[in-house]
Amino acid sequence: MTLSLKGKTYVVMGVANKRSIAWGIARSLHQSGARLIFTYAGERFEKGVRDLAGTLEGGEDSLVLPCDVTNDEDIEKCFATIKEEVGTIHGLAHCIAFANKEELAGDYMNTTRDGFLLAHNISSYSLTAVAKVAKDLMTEGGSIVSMTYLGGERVMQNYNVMGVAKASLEASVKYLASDLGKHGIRVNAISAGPIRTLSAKGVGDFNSILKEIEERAPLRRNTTQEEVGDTAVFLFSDYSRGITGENLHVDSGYHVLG
Ligand code: NDP
Ligand code: N5H
Repeated sequence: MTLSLKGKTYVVMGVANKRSIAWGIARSLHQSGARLIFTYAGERFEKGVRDLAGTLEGGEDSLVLPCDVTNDEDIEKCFATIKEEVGTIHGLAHCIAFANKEELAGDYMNTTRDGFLLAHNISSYSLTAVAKVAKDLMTEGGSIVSMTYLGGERVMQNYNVMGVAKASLEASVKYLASDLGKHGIRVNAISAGPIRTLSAKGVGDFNSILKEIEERAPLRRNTTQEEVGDTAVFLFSDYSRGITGENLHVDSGYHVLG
């Protein structure tokens, strides 16, 4: 299964390690022949991202840039460097979210003002901030893909403030699609089923969540990094040229259940 994105360049934001959904997207993009640029937030992840990029054939020369999305200067600097080094980009994968760990359990109503704003800043507003600067580099049109979860549409235990932030992210995808369509830029979200990543670490009953999906989801199995990566490639490619403002569920069909 390959789809050619040769000659195209994509920015992948949010690789923390090899389990990251962003890394799944990077691998699928690489298989399609695309050129990749990586951004990371935490300095402690820089070496890991560089090492991972180096494992891709020809990836040793990939641009790997810092971009803490809470910092406007960081975002501007990052995309200015990309413009200088590469010029045009064709797409961007936004795989970034954060909420305080203690607010991802118990009652949603205990969310603090600071915790609410932090989750929304990193997990939702960042897409809008990044789309605005990335637009200027998408001179040949483009495709932006962000990551969301079913907890943005319905109440899922413990997802709490992150669910509210994902609802905001999903609405942003629609408004951004409306703004950017006239520039030939599409904006979509992938709503992935649970995948064991660093972010999911420490989620108490993750095993039982995975088990329920295996037992009940239409496809009777859990979602893989590869399935998300390949769907992102589809959304980056011209095969999806008529799709924008969409939230595509890559979750073994779990979302159709009541
Ligand atoms: P990871 O922990 O691998 O990735 C989360 C990423 O968020 C990290 O790379 C981290 O960067 C980045 N991040 C956090 N704060 C900032 C910041 N201030 N600036 C820039 N980047 C930041 O987890 P996933 O791969 O699971 O998560 C990727 C996306 O997928 C998230 O949006 C998540 O909500 C979504 N998702 C995940 C699901 C799952 O089950 N895993 C299901 C559905 C959606 P750094 O490491 O550099 O700090
Ligand atoms: C219903 C659930 C279970 C409850 C889990 C919620 C997970 C929320 C996602 C956020 C992104 C997790 C998070 O912010 C963790 C941080 O507080 C602590 N971790 C870190 O700081 C690590 C080191 C860094 C790399 O993480 C980040 N994010 O920067 C949802 C699950 C079934 C599915 C799921 C796990 C969804 C999702 O959105 O990720």
